[in-house]
Amino acid sequence: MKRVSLTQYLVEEQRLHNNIPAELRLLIEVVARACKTISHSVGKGALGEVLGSADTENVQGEVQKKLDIISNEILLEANEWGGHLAAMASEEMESIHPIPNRYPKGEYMLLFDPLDGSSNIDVNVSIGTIFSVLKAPEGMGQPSEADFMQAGSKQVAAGYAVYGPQTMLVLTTGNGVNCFTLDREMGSWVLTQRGMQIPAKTKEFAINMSNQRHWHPPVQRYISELLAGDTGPRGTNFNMRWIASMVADVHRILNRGGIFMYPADLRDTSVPGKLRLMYEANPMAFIVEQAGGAATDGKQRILDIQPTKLHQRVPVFLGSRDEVAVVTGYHQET
Ligand code: AHM
Ligand code: MG
Repeated sequence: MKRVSLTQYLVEEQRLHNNIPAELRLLIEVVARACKTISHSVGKGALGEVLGSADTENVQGEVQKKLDIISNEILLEANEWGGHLAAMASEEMESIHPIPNRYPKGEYMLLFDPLDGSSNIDVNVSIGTIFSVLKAPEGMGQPSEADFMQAGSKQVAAGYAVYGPQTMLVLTTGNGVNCFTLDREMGSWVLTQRGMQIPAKTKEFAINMSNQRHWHPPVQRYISELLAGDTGPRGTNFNMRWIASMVADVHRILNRGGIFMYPADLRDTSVPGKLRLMYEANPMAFIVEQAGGAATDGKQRILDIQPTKLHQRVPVFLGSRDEVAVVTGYHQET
């Protein structure tokens, strides 16, 4: 097999589509390098003394794990000095992180969830890093949160790394979705899947069933119809998977189809779901759409949502487009 490295892929992609200028290539390579470092820490586990809680809380009131903080630091440090960014934002930081004045500034802005799937960190189940890249608005001075308030359709790149049995990087720059596998001995990313496509139809769904009693009627209806199997209105049996790491659930869906859901529910109607729009839902929605799937908040395309807050939450329905259409249709009827 002729090996295509991440760098070669990015250079060739730029020649073909003229959509990865040198600064963006540097950005993607720096993020990918940071993910290698995170992968190394994750892989050490107890031997690296990186497991367990850090006994601090993030802005969302969630207890941070040591690896949440370590991964955040790795991404910040890696991306500060290169001159490709104006600012960063992260799930683990309350406010945006402008590039310090001692470094040159670039025209991109990077958002990330440094380590997604926190409940799986200490139990050796797949976790990941999710990232989204925006362009700084024209003529931007000192970056502010308002500069980040751009719809997901404005993303110029998005991706995730999944730290599983293999470490993989899945990337889109708006021309399809490609997957790279980390060659641990060589320390390099090798292109292993080109043009990933999510089948339109599926018989597999992913949702945290323990929240069933709190769901809104459209979600109740949709899931009860799936559970009714071949004697129910759908006339077919559906299988369920729930890893509780969005990266791992989305990665399965990119490979064999499925629908992933994290709806809002009745527990606290002021909180629209669990997942965050800017650095979880938007990058995943971009990737999923680029692979031929769909992503909505139940009512509208996630990528069309105009954000109002950095840490805003959003209901998420994404994956195989025929199933996303069914559950979105049930919401639109009500
Ligand atoms: P996190 O960013 O704190 O890890 O939370 C996001 C994760 C997703 O990866 C996953 O889909 C979801 O939370 C699981 O939630 P639950 O524990 O309610 O099943
Ligand atoms: Mg997360």
